Amino acid sequence: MNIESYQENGYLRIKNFLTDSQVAELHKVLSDFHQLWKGKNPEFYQQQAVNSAYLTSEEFLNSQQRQLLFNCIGSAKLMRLVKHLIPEQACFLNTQLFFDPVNKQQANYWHRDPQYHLSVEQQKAALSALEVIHFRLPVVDERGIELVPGTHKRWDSDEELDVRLEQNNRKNNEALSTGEAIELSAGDLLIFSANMIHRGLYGMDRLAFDILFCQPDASIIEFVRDDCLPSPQMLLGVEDASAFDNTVKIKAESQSRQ
Ligand SMILES: O=C(O)CCC(=O)C(=O)O
Repeated sequence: MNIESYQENGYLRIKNFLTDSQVAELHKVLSDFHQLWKGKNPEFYQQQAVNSAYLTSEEFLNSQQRQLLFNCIGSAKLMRLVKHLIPEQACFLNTQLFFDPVNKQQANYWHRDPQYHLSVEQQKAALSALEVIHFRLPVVDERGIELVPGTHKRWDSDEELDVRLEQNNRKNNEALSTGEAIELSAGDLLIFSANMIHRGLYGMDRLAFDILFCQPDASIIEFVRDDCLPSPQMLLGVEDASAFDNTVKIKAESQSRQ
């Protein structure tokens, strides 16, 4: 993998990462999850949602479907990349499913993931601290993501900050001169840093599975829900279970300190 390119730009697209049959299998499980999730969250879906999360829990999927997701997350091919980018004890954090808003006029929004729980000063500090990385697997062709290369390591320009935080009469859906659109086809893999400035590009009825991995930091790992982790029995079927093992270990250590 071109690790230098990720380190410089904060993202990496790998074309045709999954085979057609892997895409088809994943698509089926994600569609089943999405149908059930929409049934349980009708208002949120109708009004504003663009993503759901916790796909690996037992709430909507049976054990065979969950196993397929765990096998995908812990595949040797994916984990090899994860370990390149997070060499020390990479941990499984969560999964998300991205789809289009019901309202076709709903605008997307530039953001850095941590801005919803960190102050501006903490967001700055996070650029040199914690790594959370999205591994996005679209199962249908989509317009992809627009991102600002390099912003996983650098702070916003004045223009970027005004738009992202809606300051000085700017809106967070305005075009940024530094934005770069990364189009994705079904089966591609997009790796990108959660810290970087980005926004989803809606349209084409997208359906994309995001797997989040992070460094072994107890302050993040404590949010991992136990019901989203595989049972010991399920782990036996996973090629490289290390990210799940690391999460379980960090969680247990932090609980024993409390
Ligand atoms: O695809 C989207 O709608 C936004 C993606 C995003 O914000 C994220 O994955 O953190």
